[in-house]
Amino acid sequence: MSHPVAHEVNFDGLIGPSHSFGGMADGNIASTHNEGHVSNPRQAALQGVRKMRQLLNAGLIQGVLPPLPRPNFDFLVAAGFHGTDQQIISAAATQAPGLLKAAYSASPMWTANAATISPSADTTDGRVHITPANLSSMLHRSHEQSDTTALLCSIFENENHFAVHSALPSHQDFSDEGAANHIRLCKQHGTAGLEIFIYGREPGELHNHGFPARQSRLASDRIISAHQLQPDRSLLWQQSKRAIDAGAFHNDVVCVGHLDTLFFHENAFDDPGRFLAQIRQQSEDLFELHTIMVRETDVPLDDAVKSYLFNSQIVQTPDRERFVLIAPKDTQAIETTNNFCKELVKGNGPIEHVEFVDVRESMRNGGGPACLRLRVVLTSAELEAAHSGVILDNDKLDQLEQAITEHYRDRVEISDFADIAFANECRAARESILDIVSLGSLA
Ligand code: SUG
Repeated sequence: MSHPVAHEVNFDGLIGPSHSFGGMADGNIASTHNEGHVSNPRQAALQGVRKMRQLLNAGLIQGVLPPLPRPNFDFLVAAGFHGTDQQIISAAATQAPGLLKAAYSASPMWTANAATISPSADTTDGRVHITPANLSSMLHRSHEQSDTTALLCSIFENENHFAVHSALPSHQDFSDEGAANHIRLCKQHGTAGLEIFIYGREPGELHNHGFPARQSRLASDRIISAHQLQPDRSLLWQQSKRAIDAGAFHNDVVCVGHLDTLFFHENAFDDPGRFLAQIRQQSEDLFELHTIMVRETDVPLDDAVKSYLFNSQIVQTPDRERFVLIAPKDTQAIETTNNFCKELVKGNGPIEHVEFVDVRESMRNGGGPACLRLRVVLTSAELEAAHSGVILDNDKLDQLEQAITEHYRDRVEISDFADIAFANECRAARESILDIVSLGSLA
């Protein structure tokens, strides 16, 4: 059967001007460890833009999602603060500094948590289905969903091609962290794939062990239904408790899939042998599975979490037959992961080359290259129907760099949040970015 050609478009989150180290993400070791350190939003955002440019210049289609409004005054007003912006900020700074910190959270940069996406090749109605994540397990991320939904509705407005759902109900039983716990395997982007949903806990169970398990099984199950996926082409599987307790608060810290290839740590999943057998059984008519399973003896789970080896992007550039692994620079600094990367490209396996990228500022909050991007598989007609302002070229990247250099500080501490001048700067920065991507109506 013929099928339309489709492309994987990476939508990276542009790191916002309030990027900081709030220590707000329980179970995320880097976030806890770096709490209170001085951040450099300008450098953070420029690092992110450099990664986007690298992928664009490698021949891939690259998109961007602008930062959300910060501080989030709607969140502060909902939390009982009132008056002018200045009064709201002063009152929050003195009465509830933790809420003010949450209102400034730059965590929307990690767009792998923005939504779950099912390409049109997988859905019964032939549309791309999009469910914004409710992120209800962490306070500082729980208020992303309404602005994320508005943003995704603006970009994927055309209802003939796209179905943007509401986020799932905001309750811990429905706790959903988006694409970070979703793997789609397929032969080609445009052919039907197997969508795998990795959950951390059953509804009703908050902690299943030490660190919180963020994704609930019920949330994943409801997304399968909303996205009209075929039961035989979707699979729910549990993340191993051991991985969560080692700091893999999302599955994409220990696993990444691309086309027919699954790259993962042997301790990523509950009962990995049965998991792989199940994938093989369900994918028989769809693709031939290739696996790269990394042994604990080669890369201990702790090194995997420290280095974020698995939070790499696997991409296929037009000039190569096999894949490129876009890995965080930090994997070079750790002996086991550095050695692993050297060995990986020696054989004739699916990955031919490793490219290291510096996203250090994001990494210090537990966000690697793969956290910074939301993958959206689009046919040419769907790409045409999406808002073109967010699809990048070098000129737009230059403009973004200029706006960052002009508006972002190179030093931010949590105490800066109490200053209305900083809030105004954040607003001005966002407005200039929205102009560049022609989304001024969201200002
Ligand atoms: O939700 N860090 C984010 C990192 C998200 C990484 N995303 C993926 N794995 N896909 C989180 O834990 C830290 C913010 C702070 O503490 O200031 C934070 O939210």
